Amino acid sequence: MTWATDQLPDPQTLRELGALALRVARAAATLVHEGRPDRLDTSTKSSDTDVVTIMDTRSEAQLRTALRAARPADGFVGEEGEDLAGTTGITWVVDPIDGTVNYLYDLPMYAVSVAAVLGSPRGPAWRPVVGAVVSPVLNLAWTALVGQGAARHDLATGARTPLSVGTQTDLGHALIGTGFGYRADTRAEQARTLVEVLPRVRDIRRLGSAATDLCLVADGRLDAYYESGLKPWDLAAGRLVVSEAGGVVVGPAGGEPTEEMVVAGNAALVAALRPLVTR
Ligand code: LIP
Repeated sequence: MTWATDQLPDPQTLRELGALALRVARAAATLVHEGRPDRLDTSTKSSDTDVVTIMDTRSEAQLRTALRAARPADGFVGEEGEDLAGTTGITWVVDPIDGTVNYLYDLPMYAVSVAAVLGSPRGPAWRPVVGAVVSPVLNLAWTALVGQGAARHDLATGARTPLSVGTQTDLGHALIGTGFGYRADTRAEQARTLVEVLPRVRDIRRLGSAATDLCLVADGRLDAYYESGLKPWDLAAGRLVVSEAGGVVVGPAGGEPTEEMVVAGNAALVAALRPLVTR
């Protein structure tokens, strides 16, 4: 589904939505980074390795409260809590800690991801209009507004750098990001795909945070990324950052990205990679 430009929020509203997304994502990133308790209580979800920490829950509660306070009529969908319906056509889609296992192990690759989308993120036809991904350990943020480009923000210096995806088009010289699910049967299938990919590319990086992977593609620090099993909250902000940096983010048949498969990068490299990962 494509949204006509007259259905998009006006440029000023987009800027306000984008500023709100970055503000609340930075506040949540500060909470999880600086508020990390000595003992990190966890529970599990889809498998006994699919963990959620008390800080995932606290981060999402803070995001929900802040976004509802700022825009009470918008919808809200988060990884950890109940959906909230809205009446404006805009739904906030948040991952309170993307890269939870990295956070649990105190590894640096985790981020807070916040996006405002048109349409229902629980259905097949939705579109992000603003996105913010904040990596507190890297002290970096990546943002995008639909039709207005993407940028990296150095949170220490305030420097803002416009983003462009990398120009590598030769798969054999491409550095490819990917990730794996939490269920053993899914991981076995993903390993079979990896056997096809690994001999044909420069190398693979499994960094553990889809939102960060997608922003690194937009930043030219990964040449492409693919993963199956992503949820809307993993994907919503990062896919906009890639597309606003001149890249493409597609699904298994080349159309909209789906839970079945997401492939991101410059168009030529995605065209070469997609058939390999969707056999
Ligand atoms: C994670 C993703 C990552 C994937 C992990 C996990 P979470 O999200 O960002 O790409 O490989 O299995 O799904 O669960 O940390 O929010």
